[in-house]
Amino acid sequence: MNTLKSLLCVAALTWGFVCPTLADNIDPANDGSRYAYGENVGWVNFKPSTGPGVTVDDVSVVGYVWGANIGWVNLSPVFGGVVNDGTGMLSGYAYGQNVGWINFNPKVPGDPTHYGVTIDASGDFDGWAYGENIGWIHFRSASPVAYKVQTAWITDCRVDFDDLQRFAQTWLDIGGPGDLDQTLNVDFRDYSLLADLWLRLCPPGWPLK
Ligand SMILES: [Ca+2]
Repeated sequence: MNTLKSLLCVAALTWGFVCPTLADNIDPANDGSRYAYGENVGWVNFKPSTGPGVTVDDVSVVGYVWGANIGWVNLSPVFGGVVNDGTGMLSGYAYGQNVGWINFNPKVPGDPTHYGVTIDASGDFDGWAYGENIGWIHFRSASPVAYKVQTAWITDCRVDFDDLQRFAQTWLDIGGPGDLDQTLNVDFRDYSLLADLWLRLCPPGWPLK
């Protein structure tokens, strides 16, 4: 598919058309799953019709997004950049010349809620990014208007038999990856934590991956 896109791009350049986006993996079904929204900034397009597009991989999110009210935002500036921990938990900072830094894993002091941007097992983004100059940007809503950003990148990290096998190999170890509650022993309390997460997406920094 990317090869086809490259060929189209070369053809488009040859004939003087606008080059289509390259190698991005946003909105794979082409059903409009490419928009985040902020009250102060309006719609932010993760698959604009020009530019390099946006690509999610196991470690990062790179490329440029476009907002009619805010211009281009670089997801992978030289300093900073949006990071993927491999389980779809994003963090790090994007940068837009007109809007400054945008935090993909913002914290609210004293509030343990995870507001940051995530990607689930279907490739759907969710959560919030925050910029001091522009406020909150939301990645998914059901109402009053449904919108989301979807990628073809899918987290394959689920807590299942592979994790159980690795956990069993650490049984009664002093610390290590099986020591999920970090009490310096691997025991039934750790097993209970594993069981609670069974078949769910790996939490951030999951040590048994
Ligand atoms: Ca433990």
